[in-house]
Amino acid sequence: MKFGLSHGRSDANQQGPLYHNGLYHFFFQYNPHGPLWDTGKLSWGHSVSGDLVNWAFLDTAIDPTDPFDVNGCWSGSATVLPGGRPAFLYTGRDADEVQVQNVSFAKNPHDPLLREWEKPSCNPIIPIPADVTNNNFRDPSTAWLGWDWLWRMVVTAEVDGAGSALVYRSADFLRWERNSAPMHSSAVVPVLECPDFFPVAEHGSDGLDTSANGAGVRHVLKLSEFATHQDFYMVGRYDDEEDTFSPEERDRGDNCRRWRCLDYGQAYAAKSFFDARRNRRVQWLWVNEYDSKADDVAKGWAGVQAFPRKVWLDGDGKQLLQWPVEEIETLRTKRVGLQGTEVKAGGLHEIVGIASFHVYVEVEAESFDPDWLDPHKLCKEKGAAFAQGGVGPFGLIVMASGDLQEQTAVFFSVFKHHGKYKVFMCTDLTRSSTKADVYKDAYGGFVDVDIEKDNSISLRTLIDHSMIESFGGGGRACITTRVYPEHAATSSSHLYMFNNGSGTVNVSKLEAWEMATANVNVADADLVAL
Ligand code: DQQ
Repeated sequence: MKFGLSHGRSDANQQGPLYHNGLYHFFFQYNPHGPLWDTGKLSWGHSVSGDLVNWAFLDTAIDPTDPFDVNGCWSGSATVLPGGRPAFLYTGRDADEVQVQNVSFAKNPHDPLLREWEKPSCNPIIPIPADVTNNNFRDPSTAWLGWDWLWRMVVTAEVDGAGSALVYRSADFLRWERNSAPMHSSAVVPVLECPDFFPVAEHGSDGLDTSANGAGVRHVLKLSEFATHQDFYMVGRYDDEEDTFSPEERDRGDNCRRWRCLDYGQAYAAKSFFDARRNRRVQWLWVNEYDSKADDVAKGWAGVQAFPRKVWLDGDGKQLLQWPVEEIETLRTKRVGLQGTEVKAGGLHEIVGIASFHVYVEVEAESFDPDWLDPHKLCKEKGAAFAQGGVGPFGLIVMASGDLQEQTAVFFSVFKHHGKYKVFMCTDLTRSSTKADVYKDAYGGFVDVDIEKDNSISLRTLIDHSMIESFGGGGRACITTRVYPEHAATSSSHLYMFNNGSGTVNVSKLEAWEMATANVNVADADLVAL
């Protein structure tokens, strides 16, 4: 989903997504001067929607115009203060290009479009601390109120070389004091970005206001890890007396690269907000470009958002489930469906009847013969050539040219490892495009599901021109990637089910919808009228 196409756009990692007075606001890193990210010229672009699907691009919300942000208004968050006044906490690069934290307030909280924002002269509210190294001090989170009615927020910093999540407290949202102990710190991972800290209900899928805490509430600490360009998270318990966070999975340690991965693909810098209209937590994820800068200049923009996802806690109390918000279903048009289709070993089954460049596919595959998973049995039958001894790979081939010279496979493989079945999910971009200057890799991870209990695997894939977003195991594993197939510019793409495993896979149900195009140029007046 592209925003703000009027001038082209850039590093669109999101800022302060917000639901306020009946409208959804989306703020993003925006370079009004050109299609590429430019450190020193970044503003906060601003788009507004009534349904998270169709958007109006407004003017920028804040621009690099003051000594405390003249070299860029970098990432931050939005918080609605008591009485309903939205406020930004954000990183500014000051006149010396030092990263400092600033505040900005909606000038007129009653303006449904929140068009005007003002910055108090007391900025920066938090100068860079003396123990921060390499100027890594940025991306303050949405703030939350503790038991003592003091605000808290978390900001990432490299403190004496250790990647840290620092907590600051404030009574008036202007003067902030740093807690003596960080919420998180690891000397193994020096540079962290875009922290998110939010409550999730222990049971059910409803969202919670960011200040919720107490019985039946767990918290999630999400960190964007600079070196791997991936988002990791940990579920845990938050004590708002001490502002301490106790991880649920201590065995994963302090190195966040060993925490759970929010998206195994190219999505980064996720940011969530509480949607009070639908009582859910909604998460945005930015996906950068993986084609050439020349292509970005030619198309006039760079960077997109994954479709907004509802996020909640799985019954295991350790992992999150992510799923496109249900409003996506308003874009469904033509539908094709299959029931009980067998895809034999080596089989390729085309899904016809829909234009497959903008498709939403749900596939359920089931009834695995556990014997297939017996590596010894398989090797005996298939000889040593069949080394992997698993079920699959099977799944979808999407955005494929007619000759299959270009194709992207989204698939599962099931293995038996130390007596446990492991489900691996992958998006293989290595043949996604015949263009030379496109980055093509394969991305994947394990889907934490009990396949013996469920005896089925589900896959949901959204295909939107250059975006492929896949959700395995009901949203337990997500892989979001970009593709730039050459054929797509001149001919239609093809969609297949495939099975390169050793046994027949029974696809109990497949549904695919052709999707309409969202409107990213809604008239302001139509929004205000909502
Ligand atoms: N991009 C922003 C930073 C943030 C990074 C600058 C994440 O604030 O840490 O555009 O991609």
